[in-house]
Amino acid sequence: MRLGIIGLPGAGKTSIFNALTGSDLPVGNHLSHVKIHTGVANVPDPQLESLIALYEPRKTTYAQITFGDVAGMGEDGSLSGDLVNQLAQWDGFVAVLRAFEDPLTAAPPTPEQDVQVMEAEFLLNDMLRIEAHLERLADDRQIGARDRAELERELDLFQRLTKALQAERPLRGQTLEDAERELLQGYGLISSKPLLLVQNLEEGKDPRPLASDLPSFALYGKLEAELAQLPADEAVGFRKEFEIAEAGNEGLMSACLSLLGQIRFYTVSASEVRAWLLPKGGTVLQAAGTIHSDMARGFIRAEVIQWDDLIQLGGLSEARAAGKLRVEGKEYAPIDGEVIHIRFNV
Ligand SMILES: Nc1nc2c(ncn2[C@@H]2O[C@H](COP(=O)(O)OP(=O)(O)OP(=O)(O)O)[C@@H](O)[C@H]2O)c(=O)[nH]1
Ligand SMILES: [Mg+2]
Repeated sequence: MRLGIIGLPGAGKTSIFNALTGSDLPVGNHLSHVKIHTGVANVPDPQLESLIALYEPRKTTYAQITFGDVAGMGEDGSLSGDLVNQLAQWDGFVAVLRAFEDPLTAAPPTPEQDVQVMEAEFLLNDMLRIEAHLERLADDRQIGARDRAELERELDLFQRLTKALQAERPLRGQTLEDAERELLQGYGLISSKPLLLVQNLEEGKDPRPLASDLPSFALYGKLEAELAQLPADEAVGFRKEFEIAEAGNEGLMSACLSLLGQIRFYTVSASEVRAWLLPKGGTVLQAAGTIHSDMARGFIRAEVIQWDDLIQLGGLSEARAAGKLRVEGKEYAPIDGEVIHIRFNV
């Protein structure tokens, strides 16, 4: 999964990108041209670590999210065509809101207003793109260039979207059929993508309430970026000393997982213990296909157990012997935290 970190210039995008990915990109540039850095972050996972401690495998693999530090919004939130084309490539966005005093401009933070500015730009962009497409469809209809029924369905869809945007409703709230969702890919409709608000706080300050129904999170971006550069045990020591209860980057990462509607499942063996992502509601057959296409092709059944039950029982063979492994067919929808063993035959 890929999440783009966006925000007004100087909001702290690069700081938060560094905090999440452990990178050390320079901060404080106030860039307003399009520039994207990509980095991969392991999803912090104490459950996986317990499974690793039990199995002592040769290899361990965390679930991963790819983050992009996407600079290039104007001071007023404006989006160039080039930036929109870049934004269209991501599965969703983390919008960083400056909630600290800006040392460069001394402007007071206005996180609430910044959300509105960004959302308005997203809506405007989508409106322009949809209008342009509706015009093309009208032309096609006139010259009879396309299959009539298909054209009418598409017109109907785009008119529905226009109505939502006119009512200032972002397209992410729109219920769409899979085929419609697929059709819309490639139109650069950015208000259709999930959006998480992140208040980037002055150290020691509390988050402000935001009048928005979007999911939100708050953290000390600068501090988290600095801690991400320390060896893990030193960072833990520092947090204890300064009574920073939980690692902000870990909380942010779980907020990202739920934003993307992903759950985690695990596979365990002496050679590898691994965490995987699966869209919530996805089937165990889909999970098998994520591991290896052969497993989906030759799927027979899945053996399933919650991670903590597995640890209590001491391993898959012990759980099987105790009759504690559930057997599930391909339609089963795994829940978060399950260890899954696929039986397959190719
Ligand atoms: N006090 C404080 N300063 C911060 C925080 N986050 C970032 N800064 C500072 O604000 C400035 C801008 O931070 P960046 O992370 O570069 O912001 P950005 O959004 O990437 O900026 P551009 O890429 O130029 O748009 C830097 O000087 C940071 O050190 C924070 O949480 N608190
Ligand atoms: Mg930056």
